[in-house]
Amino acid sequence: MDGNLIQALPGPHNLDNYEKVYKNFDFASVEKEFSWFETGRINIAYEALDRNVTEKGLADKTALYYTNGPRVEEYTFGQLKKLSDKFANVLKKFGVKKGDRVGMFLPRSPELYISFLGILKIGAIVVPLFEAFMEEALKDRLGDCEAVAVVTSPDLKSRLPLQHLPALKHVFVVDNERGGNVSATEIDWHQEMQAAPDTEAMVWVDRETPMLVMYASGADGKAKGVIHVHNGMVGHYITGKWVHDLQPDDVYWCTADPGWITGIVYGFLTPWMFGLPIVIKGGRFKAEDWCETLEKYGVTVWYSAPTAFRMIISGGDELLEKYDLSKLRHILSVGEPLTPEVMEWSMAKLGIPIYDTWWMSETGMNMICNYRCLPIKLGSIGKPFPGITAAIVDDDGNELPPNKIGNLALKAGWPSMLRGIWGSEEKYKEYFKFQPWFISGDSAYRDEDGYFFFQGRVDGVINTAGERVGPWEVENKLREHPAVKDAGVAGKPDALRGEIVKAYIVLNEGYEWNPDLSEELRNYVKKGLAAHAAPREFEVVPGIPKTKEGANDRKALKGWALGLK
Ligand code: 6R9
Repeated sequence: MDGNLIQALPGPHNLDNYEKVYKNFDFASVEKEFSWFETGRINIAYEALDRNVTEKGLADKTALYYTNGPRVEEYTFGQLKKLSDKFANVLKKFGVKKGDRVGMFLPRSPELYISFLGILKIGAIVVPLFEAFMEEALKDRLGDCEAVAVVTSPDLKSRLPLQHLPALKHVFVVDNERGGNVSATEIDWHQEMQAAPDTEAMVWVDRETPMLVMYASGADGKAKGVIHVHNGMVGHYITGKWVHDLQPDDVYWCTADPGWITGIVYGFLTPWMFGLPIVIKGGRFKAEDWCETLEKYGVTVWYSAPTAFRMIISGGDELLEKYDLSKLRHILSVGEPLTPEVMEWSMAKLGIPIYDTWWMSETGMNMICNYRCLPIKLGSIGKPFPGITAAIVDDDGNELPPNKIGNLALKAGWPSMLRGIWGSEEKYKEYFKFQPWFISGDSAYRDEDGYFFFQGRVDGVINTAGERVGPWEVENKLREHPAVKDAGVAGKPDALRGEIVKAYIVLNEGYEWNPDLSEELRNYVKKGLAAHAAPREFEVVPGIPKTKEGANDRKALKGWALGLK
């Protein structure tokens, strides 16, 4: 390490000269990598999965290593193609068709990936639902997009508020134990799969056909249904090549949950476009299990998040010494700031850098990144991906000079960009209020060498352990509790998780604060909304700061959470 700079790794890499490529690159040049460039037949499921079997001779290559306690399985590309064709045929049998929204509410399991690909194959739209979501979160999301079907598990299905979801016609239940309690109104996933033919089920679509409605939390109001289209594959592929530097012999592990954008785009779609095996680990995070998994499968490229790295670091040197992680070529990080200590740990203990990547649900692909061929400045999220113009703009949309903090903005028009917000043209337009810029909601600055430095969210969205939490949703839930008159929620800095959810509470008359109540409120949010959104800290206050319009004042609340009250 040289001061705050980590030198570029010697090549060759897929991307060898960042500056030169950045100057000349055009996303259109990537299109020839896809079969549709010749055939005109488009479907992201074809490029990510079937093509490995039909054109690349990889039918017998392992596509998926699955490990979850006693359940340890492997699937080849050939098997996954057939299984996802089967599920596509099941969907067709039940009348699910192109453009229909299908919720994916399953724990990480092979059935999730099989179902996901099956949905894409028929041109339907996947609505990923994080497995921690509870009734209210599910109602808002599945209700908003009027999903007609959902794929779920026996444990999770009881959280679905069916009475509030009139459009929902089919509940496919994956029952791993078999013989489980599948009621007459539900469809047994395994039974249908057994009966279904594995004949080709692909429905060809257009580049602009939607494939995903990814709900992302904003600062105010309910989560927004971010629409992504099949054309997003152009961005997935080329970032896989240049940011992740994927090579034919790689074993790839992205630890993000497939309920979030990273666990989808880089969890399987991108590595499979390169015909690479992915690792999927079910169950809860445990530092030791993760190290064991890295060793067991000989993971070469690992995409994870700073909170996970910090948890492994806290396991101490003894933990790392037990496992042989020498196959790792490099690590990538996303979701929250990659703090310099984490990078220093990786350099010292693993001998390799961690490449930070900045992006969001709305961007659909890695946007500002570090690359093997570029020196890394500690604390920087790196430089814009070729083809991407990034800038810092003020609150009127004017570009700011280097070293000034402002809104991180991106010039609209990249291939994986969101194409809309489900049911709300208005919310979509809010991102583009300063043409030609897409306003990310993050603040950052750029130094004189063109490196970007992330500073935080500008809008009050909370980022806890890399997971995005909308304060409004949490406040709304808290206000439903009889003890709560009003609530304000903000992210409070935390050494392990980046931020924690902190709630300021105004009590109703007749209620007194006590530790039991804090536990009760925490559980109330956990049971109603989601565990990761439940406040870890409470504070009783006489009133919540408000804007002129009477909404919670996000800036003031953030100030409180930073200790400026
Ligand atoms: C991909 C993903 C997006 C928000 C984003 C920002 C934060 C993402 C980051 C990062 C610091 C990075 N974020 N990458 N913060 N360094 N490398 O995480 O999508 O769930 O939509 O969250 O995450 O605040 O605005 P999403």
